[in-house]
Amino acid sequence: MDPTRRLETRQGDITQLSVDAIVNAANQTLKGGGGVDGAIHRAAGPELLAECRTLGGCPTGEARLTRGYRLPARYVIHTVGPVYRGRPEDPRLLANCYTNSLILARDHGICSIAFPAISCGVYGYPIDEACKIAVDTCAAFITANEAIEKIVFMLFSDKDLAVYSQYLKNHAG
Ligand code: AR6
Repeated sequence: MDPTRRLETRQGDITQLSVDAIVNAANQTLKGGGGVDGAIHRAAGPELLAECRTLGGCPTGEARLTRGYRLPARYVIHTVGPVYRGRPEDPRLLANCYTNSLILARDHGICSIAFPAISCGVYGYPIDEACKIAVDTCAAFITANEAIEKIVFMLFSDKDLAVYSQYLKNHAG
């Protein structure tokens, strides 16, 4: 089956999604913050921060798994995107966020997972470039991993949704 059929775009608040795992665009401390990170911590409750504090942080491009507590999602996968500076390593670091999150998902029997637009808020990654990296990396991973049934790209704004939907359409041919 065309792997892009297992990729879908949606618009709204990722904390509301009933999937096995949602991904958090965190910072290296894993102690919470603004944007989607703040929203996830608010919705999950203080137990999430307590578990995050036991993890000892997370380097850029890596990922860590916690329970979802009060969220509909069973797990949260926390990853740290690069702060965009136009450096040659930025695309690789952003791709690593997607791959390492999906490796954790696969290794925990997670079949459905939702990603926000990692690094595209406070961290300043241009949405068009980030979208290609996200879709291409996820498509490559699910092609090789049949156990991942669904990847949702959960976009907050109309513009971000349009960018992803257009790219996914072209990618699927
Ligand atoms: N659901 C889905 N997407 C959301 C939500 C939500 N509830 N809220 C925001 N977004 P950002 P970053 C979108 O800034 O750029 C935090 O303080 C948002 O519109 O949350 O990776 C961390 O602690 C944007 O498109 O993450 C770090 O310090 C996307 O999520 C830093 O921000 C990512 O924006 C990480 O920055």
